Amino acid sequence: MSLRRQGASYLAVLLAAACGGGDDAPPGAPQPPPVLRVARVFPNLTFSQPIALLQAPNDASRWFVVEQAGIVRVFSNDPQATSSTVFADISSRVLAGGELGLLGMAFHPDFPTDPRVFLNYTNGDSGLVTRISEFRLGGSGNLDTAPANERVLLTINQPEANHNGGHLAFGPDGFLYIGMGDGGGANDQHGAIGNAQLMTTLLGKMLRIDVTPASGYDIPPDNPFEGNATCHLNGTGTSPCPEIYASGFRNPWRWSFDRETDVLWLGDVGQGALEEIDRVTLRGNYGWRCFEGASPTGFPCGSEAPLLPPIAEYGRSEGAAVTGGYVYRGSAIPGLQGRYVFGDFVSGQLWHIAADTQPTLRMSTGFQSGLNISSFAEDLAGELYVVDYGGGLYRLTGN
Ligand SMILES: [Ca+2]
Repeated sequence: MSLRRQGASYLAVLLAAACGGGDDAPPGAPQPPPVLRVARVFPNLTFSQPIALLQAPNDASRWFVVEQAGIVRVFSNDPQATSSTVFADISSRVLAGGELGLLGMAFHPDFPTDPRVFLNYTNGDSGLVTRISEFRLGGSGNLDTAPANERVLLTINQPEANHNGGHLAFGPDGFLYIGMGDGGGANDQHGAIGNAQLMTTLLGKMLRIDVTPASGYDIPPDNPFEGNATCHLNGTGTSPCPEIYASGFRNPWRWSFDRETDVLWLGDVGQGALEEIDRVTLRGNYGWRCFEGASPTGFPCGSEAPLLPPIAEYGRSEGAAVTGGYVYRGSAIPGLQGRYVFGDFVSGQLWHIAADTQPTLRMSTGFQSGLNISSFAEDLAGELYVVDYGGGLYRLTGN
């Protein structure tokens, strides 16, 4: 009941904002949350199935676009930019299509002093796997992608072609986080309790590793299963995998750290009914496959309790595949400050919610962007962007 009431009041606020209701607020009163819009940026540039957009640390002069087929393009941060160049091309070793491909990229936080860049991609040379690999900047100013110079950190067997997660990013703690899906198929039908609840597999987990060593990686000392043998060879172990940070995910598709509070926000794509947003904490278990959103599925799930409910969820009338976004920390949309923005890949709807939302908020109709939202992006100033899978880049604006 309280969920419905929250949803209704949120819609009322949106409608009030849309109708100019904020004009009646007394001076100094908090402004209602803004109605969001998107505006095309870099209109001369169109990309092929872009799935990520990012800037290098402390460098606002360029943008990097990750294309699913295995190419990373770079272009000047100039509104009238007319061309991009290839920063990396690993398309010959990427198996792409559907949910497969080059799915994520992360610069080392000290880049380019530390010249390492990390890529997350699927390969089918000898069975389907996810690879988390380290590359280095080459003398050309682009990534050295020679196979001999690729350092594979993790190889994770993929039982089915879908649910590969794909995002990777450095956290405020300096460790590399990697989001993994449940392996694929429907309802996580892998073994007795599914992969997402099984701690001897990296599938269905948020991973966290320390890439400081010159070879391999270290396990952060407070990871839940620190001390166990690593699962880097194929994604499984005989004891719980020490790379695990949090568990119970179906297919985390985009997540980010709030640059002000360090909180990790994640969008987890649902099965047939509910898309969800989670605030992820160390050792947290977010419920799949026993829960889809806040609803029990009836599938047996092991004993890794307690299972944590989502922060927000929405059903099939609003969308079909959530794309996690960012907590807004920019300045161009004052009323959005501190609110978490996310959207749906299929329906194109966009929402924003308070960072302290609880209990689970059921989302009603949001703003219709008209885009296939494959990813959000945040520039160095905290402004947010939307990547349209159809090829265009957009900036989030207020009303
Ligand atoms: Ca969940």
